[in-house]
Amino acid sequence: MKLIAQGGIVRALVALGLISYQAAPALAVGKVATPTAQLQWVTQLIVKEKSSGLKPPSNGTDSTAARPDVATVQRWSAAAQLQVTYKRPMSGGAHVVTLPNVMSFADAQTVAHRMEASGQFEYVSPDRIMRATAVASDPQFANQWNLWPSTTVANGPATTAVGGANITTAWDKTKGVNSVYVAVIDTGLLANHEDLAGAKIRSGYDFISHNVYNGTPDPSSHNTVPLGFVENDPSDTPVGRDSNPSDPGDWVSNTDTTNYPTYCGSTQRNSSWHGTFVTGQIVAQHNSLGVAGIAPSVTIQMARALGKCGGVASDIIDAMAWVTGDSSVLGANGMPLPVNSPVAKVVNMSLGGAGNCLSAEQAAITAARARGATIVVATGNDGAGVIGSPANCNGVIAVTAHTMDGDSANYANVGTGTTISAPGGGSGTIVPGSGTPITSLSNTGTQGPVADTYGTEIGTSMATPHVAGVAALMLSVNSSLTPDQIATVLQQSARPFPAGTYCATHTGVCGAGMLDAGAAVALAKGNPTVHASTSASTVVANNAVTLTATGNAGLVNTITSVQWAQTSGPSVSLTTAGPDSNGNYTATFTPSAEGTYAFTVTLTNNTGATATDTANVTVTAAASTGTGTTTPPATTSSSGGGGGAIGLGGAALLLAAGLAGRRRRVK
Ligand SMILES: [Ca+2]
Ligand SMILES: [Ca+2]
Ligand SMILES: [Ca+2]
Repeated sequence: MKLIAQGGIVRALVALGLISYQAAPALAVGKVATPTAQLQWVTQLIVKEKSSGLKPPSNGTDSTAARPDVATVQRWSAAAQLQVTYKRPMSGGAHVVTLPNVMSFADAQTVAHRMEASGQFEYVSPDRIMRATAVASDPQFANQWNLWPSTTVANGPATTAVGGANITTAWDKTKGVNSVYVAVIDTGLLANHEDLAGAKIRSGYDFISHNVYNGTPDPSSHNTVPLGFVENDPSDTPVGRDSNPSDPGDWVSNTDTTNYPTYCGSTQRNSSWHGTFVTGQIVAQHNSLGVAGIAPSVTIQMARALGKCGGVASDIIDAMAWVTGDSSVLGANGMPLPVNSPVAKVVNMSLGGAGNCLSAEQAAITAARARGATIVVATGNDGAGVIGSPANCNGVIAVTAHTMDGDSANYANVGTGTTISAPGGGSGTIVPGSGTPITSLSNTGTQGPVADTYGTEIGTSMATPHVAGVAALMLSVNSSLTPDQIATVLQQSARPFPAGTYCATHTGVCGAGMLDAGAAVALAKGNPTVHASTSASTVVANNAVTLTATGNAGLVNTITSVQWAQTSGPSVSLTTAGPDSNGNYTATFTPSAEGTYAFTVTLTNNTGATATDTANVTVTAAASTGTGTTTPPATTSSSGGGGGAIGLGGAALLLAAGLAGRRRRVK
C-alpha cells in the first residue's frame, strides 16, 4: 500500500477546489477528459455485511447494541488483509472502520474489492472525502439574472438573460407552499440572517462526527488531527453530532495548512458560509431586502455534514438517510435520532468528490428515493468531461452549470449521467461572456460569523439549488410527483442550449438543456384537457346516442373523475362507462322525445384541476326521418340497438359540432 506523495497531494487538493478557480488557468476551450482531482486520499471504509446478525439500533437503545464484537472486526481485517479499527455504526446497517494509514482512493478501492471478494459483505466502500462545489469569485453585487426569463414576458422583469432559469414566470403560479419540505446537506446555516426572517426553517441536525480525520496522522506532517477539528463547534454539546446545525465557520488558517497539509491543503482560506449561501438561493424572503429566493415559501432544513477541510461520505450518507426518513441514523452520544417526519421530498447536495459512485452512496440514494425523495447533486467544478460523485450515482438529478449567456461554465463538469444545466455563473467554455456570478446570503466573518451580508459565488454548487428550488415549486403545485416524474418534467421542460455554445455542439453530455422553471411548473401543474364528441349530432327518437369524452389529465397527472351532466332538453338517463382501451369515457342515452339535448363533461385530475366541454344532440320525431338519402351513423353507438340514420344535412351538422366541441375551457 503506497502513501500519496506530497506533491501529488498538493496537486490533487488544488484540483479539488481547495484553491479557488481564480488561480486555475482561465477559459480553457473544451473540457478535459477526466477530472484532475482523480487522486484522492481515504482513511476509512464503509462496511456492510450480508447478514451481520448485529442488532439494528432502535429508539431508546444505546448504539453499543449495534456494534460488532472483536471477532467480527478481526474477520473483517482478515478479509482486508490489513488491520482495520472499528469506528462507529452508521445508517442502513453499515459501519465505519479506520484504515491503518492514509491511502489513495484507488488503493482503498482495491482493499474494498478484496473484502467484497470474500463473500461476507453486501458492500465495502472507501469513505470518500467530500467538498463543497462552490467557487469563490470577487465580491460584487449583481442583478439576479439567473432568475430571469430568456425572452420578455408580460408582467415579467424588464431585463432578460439567455441563461436565466425563468423563475419569475413560475412565481405567477407559486412561490412554494410550506408543506413541501426541502433539506440542504452542507456546511450549516446562519438561520438568523436578516433575509431569512420569516422563512419556514425547521429543526435540522449536525451530522459531523467528532473523530473525522482523527486516528490516521497526516502522512506529510505526521501530525494527528485532533478530535473535533472538522466539526469546529466546541460550544455545542455534546461533542460530535449535535442538534445545532448552525455554521461556526470553516476557515483554514496558516497553522492548519502547516499542521495538516494532506487534509487541508496548502492555502489559507476564510470561512465560506456555503450552506447559508445555498439555503438563501432557495428561501431568501421576498421582502425588499437583499436577494429573492427561488421558493421562498417552502420549508427548509439544514443537515450539517461539511466542516473544516471538508467532510466524509459516511457523515453525508447519514445526513441524507435521516432527512429522508431513515429510522436507523444515530445522533448525539450515539443514540438513535427520532425519525424526521414529514420527510424531506427534495435534498440539495452542492458537494461531491471525484471517482465512481460508491456502493454505500448508491444504497443510501436508492433507499431515499424509495421514501419519495428527489436527490439533487452538483456535477463538480473540475472543468471535466466526467461528472463527480454522488452526481454519478443512479437515480439522482445531476446538475451542471451554465453562464448568463447560456454557455457551459468553464469550470463545470459535464458528461454521462448529467440530467440538466442550471445557472452557475462565471465565464463560458466557448463564449467567455461577462463572468457574472450568482448572488445570495453570506457573512462578513472571516472565521466565526460576524454580521449579515450578501455575496457572490460561481460554481455547480450554485446551479444545484436552482433545480432543488424548482423541484420544490413543482411539488408545491402537484404534491403527488414522484422523483422519476420530477426528473422527467425537468427534462421535458428544459430549453435548448443556444447555438454555438459548448453544450449545443456536444450533444448528450450536458443533460436535457437549460432549466426553465416557468415551463417545468406549468407541466408539473398538469393542466387537464377534455374534448366531447357525439355519435351523431342529429338522431331520430328512440335511437341510442353515445357521447364520448377524450381527456388528458395533464403531464404526469391522473384522471380522478369524469362527470357527465345534462344541461337542457327533455330529461334522459345517462349510462356511463370508461375508460375504454383508448382511455375514452362514454355516456349513452336513448331519447324518446324530439328536442335539443345539451350535455357537459367535466374531467378532474388528481391535483383538483378541472376541464369541461359541451356536446349537443338534436333529436327529431320518429315519424319524420330525413328527406334525402340515408347513411349509416357516423359512429356506432355502444349499446341500445342500431343507430339512427341521418341525412346529408345531418352529416354537415356533425362536422360543425365537432369543430364547436374543440372550444373547451380549462381552469
Ligand atoms: Ca458538534
Ligand atoms: Ca453543531
Ligand atoms: Ca429578500
